[in-house]
Amino acid sequence: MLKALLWDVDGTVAETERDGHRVAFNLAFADAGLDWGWTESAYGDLLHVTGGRERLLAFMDQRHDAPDSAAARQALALRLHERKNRFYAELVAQGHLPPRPGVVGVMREARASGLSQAIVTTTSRSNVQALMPTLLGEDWAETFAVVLCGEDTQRKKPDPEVYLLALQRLGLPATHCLAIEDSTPGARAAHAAGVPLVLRPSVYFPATTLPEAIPGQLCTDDATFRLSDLRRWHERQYGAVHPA
Ligand code: XBP
Ligand code: MG
Repeated sequence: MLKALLWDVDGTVAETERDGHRVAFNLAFADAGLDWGWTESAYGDLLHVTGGRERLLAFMDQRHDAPDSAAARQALALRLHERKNRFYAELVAQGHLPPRPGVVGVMREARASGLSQAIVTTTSRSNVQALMPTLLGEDWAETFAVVLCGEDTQRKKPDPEVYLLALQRLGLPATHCLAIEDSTPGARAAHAAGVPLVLRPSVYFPATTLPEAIPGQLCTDDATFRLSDLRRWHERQYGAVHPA
């Protein structure tokens, strides 16, 4: 029986990567006097490294104009990442990150019908705290039994750590939950934790690029992303087997 929805944030609840983090990183680069810029298409390639600070470090490894020592690169990544997250909150406040179709409706309906919900993301807590009130209002946190962010784990997606922690905190077996994810690393993390997977492909992870190797996943679009459809699919795949 379906007991909980586990929500990814970036790319899943809004197009935060293209319109939020990427733009905010570019503002942080300019603010620091750096001649670096991430185009929409270049950022898609950078997304194979999850975690904004980790992404910056991977980028600097390829640059001749990045600081020489690892310590100096770490310090610069930390500074740019903090600045980026402040610009991200400003972009959210300016209304640049509307929710994707259906997301708010599913969250509200799930809450009204007594389903547990969790945020299961690799993004920083401050980004979640900036974005979620724009979807659900100032009391957004009451919708979620558990909120797990980048700071809460040792290893980011595609590692399953954040999903395993969410299951532990919710006290639920994986098959009683649904993970809602937009990306390959996110899908791999949920699958490795044994959580049934609903894919909501995003601009950087269109359906054709998402892993086919994950058995039993449900791929949704704007028209089919409805709680009744998610429930029906979960019941068919993981519900009790009734005698014919
Ligand atoms: C999200 C990420 C994050 C965001 C930026 O992955 O990889 O790094 O790009 O967030 P997912 P921070 O959607 O799978 O959670 O800069 O706060 O890390
Ligand atoms: Mg995502």
